[in-house]
Amino acid sequence: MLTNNVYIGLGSNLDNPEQQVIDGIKALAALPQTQLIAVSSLYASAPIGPQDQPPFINAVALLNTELSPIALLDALQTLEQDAGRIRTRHWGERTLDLDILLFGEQTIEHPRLNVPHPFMRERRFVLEPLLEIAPKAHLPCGTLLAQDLTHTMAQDIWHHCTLTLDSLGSDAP
Ligand code: A4P
Ligand code: MG
Repeated sequence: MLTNNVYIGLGSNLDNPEQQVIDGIKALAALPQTQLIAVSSLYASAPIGPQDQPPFINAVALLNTELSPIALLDALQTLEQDAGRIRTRHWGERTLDLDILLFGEQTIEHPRLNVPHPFMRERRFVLEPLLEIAPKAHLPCGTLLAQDLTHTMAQDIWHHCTLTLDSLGSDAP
């Protein structure tokens, strides 16, 4: 069966964000036809977008999945709902946001799904955790994402804590 390496960006700034992101990673590990391969540290970051909201906790997970892109998006949106996500304002506060950053080498332009994620290159809270677990991560066209990091250095983020697959209790190798 064809599998793809997929990078997921996780973010939360409501209802115990650290726990929301950890629970989100565990839920990713439990998806059908999917394995959790790697997980970044947790990072704390100042909000991008509306400033009158709490700081975020962000992380990136690497999955290997047999799911199609839309089947994975459906699964992620179910997990967001399970976490009590209520859609308020654009780029506003949320209990759990799960974004597909990269899906194998695919470029996807679908009414519900754009991959690579359109804003990932501008966001240090995506690039730092992604490059921590995949220093050579690249766009389908081959451009290394490491080269974008320098443009995001004005954005405040802090290493919050290190995670390991063992500490998450996943059955990943
Ligand atoms: N969608 C399209 N492409 C994708 C993709 N690659 N992955 C569609 C996931 N979903 C994708 O998303 C709206 C729609 O995007 C979905 O229904 C899906 O079909 P949403 O999460 O409901 O709405 P949103 O919050 O307005 O947009 P989005 O894109 O999730 O927001 P962002 O861009 O993720 O920004 N600051 C810090 N420091 N840390 C953060 O994590 N997050 C945001 C949210 C703003 N500021 C932040 C953070
Ligand atoms: Mg989202």
